Amino acid sequence: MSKHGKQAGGAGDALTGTIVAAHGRHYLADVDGDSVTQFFQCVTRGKKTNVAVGDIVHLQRTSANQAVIEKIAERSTLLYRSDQYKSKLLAANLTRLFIVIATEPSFADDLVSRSLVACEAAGIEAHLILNKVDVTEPLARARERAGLYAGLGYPLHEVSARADPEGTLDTLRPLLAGQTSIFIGQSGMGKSSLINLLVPDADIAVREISEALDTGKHTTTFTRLYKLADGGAIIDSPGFQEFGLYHLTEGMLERAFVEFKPYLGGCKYYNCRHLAEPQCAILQAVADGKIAKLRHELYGQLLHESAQTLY
Ligand SMILES: Nc1nc2c(ncn2[C@@H]2O[C@H](COP(=O)(O)OP(=O)(O)OP(=O)(O)O)[C@@H](O)[C@H]2O)c(=O)[nH]1
Ligand SMILES: [Mg+2]
Ligand SMILES: [Zn+2]
Repeated sequence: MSKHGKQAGGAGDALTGTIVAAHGRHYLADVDGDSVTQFFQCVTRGKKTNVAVGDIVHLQRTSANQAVIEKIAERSTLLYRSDQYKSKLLAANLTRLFIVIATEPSFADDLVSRSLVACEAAGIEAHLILNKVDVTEPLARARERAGLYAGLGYPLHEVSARADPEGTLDTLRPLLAGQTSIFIGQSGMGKSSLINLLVPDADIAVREISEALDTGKHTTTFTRLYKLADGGAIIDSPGFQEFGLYHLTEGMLERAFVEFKPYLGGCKYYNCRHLAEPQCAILQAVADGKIAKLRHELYGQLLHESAQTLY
């Protein structure tokens, strides 16, 4: 049997593809054929929903454009969020993640930090994109707030998808080439606008995927992957309003705050939780202004959440 999809193939063929969209238990896989890319509508066996956009999957063809997912190839990374009850896969095999923020609407520090923590825990390189720098009135404040993250070592890129599309492409293209990246962030920050610049036929692809998955054609309700002409792929994702990290353990949390690193191991108690313990190196660094209070407070909140999981 052919490893990659042959156009002439029929039911029963084994194929390898990349999951490019997920909607409930319905998935769309992109199978590289000998000459063309072909989309297959896929389902899992049984009630499994453990497939993520970006997954490399082994498929068993059931008709001209339908297949069953037989196996998910080993993942290099897996990004997910979780609440008290369950976790939700966001994307697999990412090498880089871009948190898209904007001058307006105003962005939430809580969500930026949660995204960064998820990235650190998953071993994915995180960057920030400050979009809409053409909106000058809130620009200085947005820059200042984004500076907190740049100061932690996360690269910060300023763009304007609307007012400077060429400059935006010049900034982003080299960062995306050869990587599997995702744009995440709150609604309205400009993720899809950036994707539309980078992937000229994204609108058409969205429509095709929407039709194939039988969802509304105009809403941005599911995560989707586009191949880039320069190699690599970019994933657009729906805006989020919360980012639960209930799945992270205490040990993972303290390591996911990059600015804690120089101080870990410096506390009096080896099992210090850095909340109220005496002679805590982290609390001292907060008091000295070396660690932002904002970030330490979120750390405390996440510790609290990690103790609440019910699964
Ligand atoms: N002024 C200005 N507006 C922009 C810019 N980029 C995007 N917008 C506008 O911001 C709005 C939201 O853009 P989208 O690209 O849909 O935002 P999104 O992050 O994909 O939002 P969700 O899909 O809801 O998560 C649209 O009206 C865009 O036209 C920019 O650089 N400057
Ligand atoms: Mg969008
Ligand atoms: Zn401590």
